[in-house]
Amino acid sequence: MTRRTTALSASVALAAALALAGCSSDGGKPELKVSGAYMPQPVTDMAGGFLTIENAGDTADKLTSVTSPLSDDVTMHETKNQKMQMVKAFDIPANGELKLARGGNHLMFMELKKKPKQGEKVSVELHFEKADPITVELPVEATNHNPQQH
Ligand SMILES: [Cu+2]
Repeated sequence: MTRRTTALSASVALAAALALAGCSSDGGKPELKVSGAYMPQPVTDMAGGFLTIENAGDTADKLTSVTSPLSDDVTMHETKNQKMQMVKAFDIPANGELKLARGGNHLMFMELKKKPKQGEKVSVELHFEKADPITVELPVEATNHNPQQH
């Protein structure tokens, strides 16, 4: 008798939990917009990539991978104590932004299939945990280009 009551209340609790989860999962979507993308003209067979991803949505997202025809090996790096470290993903906070910039977080292109020159563009596809992929054309800028220095 006691056992049956417990099972019943447990299933009620489960149903309530499911309803709650269902409610919060359609509470919004990430709304991503990419700006300020560029690649400094590479001097070796590797290159960096920089951009800003704004999230106007109420839901956080993550940049989980990056692909490009320029390289089969594109990774995400953070810079800590002036050392580069590979990370699995970058957080894109809700109503916030992910900023990739010189001296900090960046995209890393290894074993370039060709060396793009200033004025050319490099196509990159950004993949996210939640949002649909976004394709961005990175204009190739001078090797020492840095939009933060004015
Ligand atoms: Cu790096």
